[in-house]
Amino acid sequence: MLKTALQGQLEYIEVSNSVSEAKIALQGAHIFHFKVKGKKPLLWLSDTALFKTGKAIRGGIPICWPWFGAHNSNKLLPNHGFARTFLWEHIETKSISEAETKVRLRLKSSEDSLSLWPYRFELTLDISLGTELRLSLITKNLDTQAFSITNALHSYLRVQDISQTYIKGLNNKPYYNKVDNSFNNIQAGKLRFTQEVDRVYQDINTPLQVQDGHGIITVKTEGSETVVIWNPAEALSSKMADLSDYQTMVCVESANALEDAPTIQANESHCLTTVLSHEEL
Ligand code: TA6
Repeated sequence: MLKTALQGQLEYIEVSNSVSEAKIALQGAHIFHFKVKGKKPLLWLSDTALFKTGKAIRGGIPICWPWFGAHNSNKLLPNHGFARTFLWEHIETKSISEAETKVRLRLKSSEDSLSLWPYRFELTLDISLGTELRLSLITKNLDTQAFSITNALHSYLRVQDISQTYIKGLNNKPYYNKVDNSFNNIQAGKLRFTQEVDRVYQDINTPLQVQDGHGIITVKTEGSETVVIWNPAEALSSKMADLSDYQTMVCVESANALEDAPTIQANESHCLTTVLSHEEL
């Protein structure tokens, strides 16, 4: 029998091996804690995060699916889709070696999902926990017709101080700036954080590095060339009940967004992967 614990209203599983430990909520297949033993936690979790049924946890890695951000035609539908607030099924936790554990969770289309999005699907999240954290989100089309998705592994990364943090690997990359709704911007040099940043970067095909003066977090993406970067800064975070401590977080999200919206034929699959690792200086 699956052993779970409870945080607030949410059931979660705890995984530990010789090198790392994690906590994964069944709602949203949401990993909200990951730490390599002897190091600080890699994922950020808001001090005021709510663990409530039907509400995404503010921190860790929420899964945005089958659409990223607002729905493109119906603003009444939930932001970032429904996968992050639905209850997933735990399929297995498997020890690959002393230092690597695999966890698989699954979400299948249901009456509830069909009322929000009219396609049959099977969504699988494979999590590999070792000295790095690897998440693969596999969308399988079980419908009779093709569908398109946008999605994201919306990773909240922990940093010491956002004002001292920068991201390398974006130089010359085009981006959409959600803050002023402008397209075709080009990044010049490293990205630093002096105000709200909410950007969809394109053509990303090499790993990004988040440096905060105390460590380097490396983010690798497979299955997309889009990375979303978000920090709400003071003005926006002060309006959010579950995000007060914006100074210690940055989201670096492996994503398919904007025109990077894969079409998946009936019986075919698409896989989006993010791999996170960190080195303390
Ligand atoms: O990924 C960035 C973003 O889309 C931002 O625009 C911001 O709103 C954030 O996600 C959080 O969204 P949420 O629905 O979790 O409050």
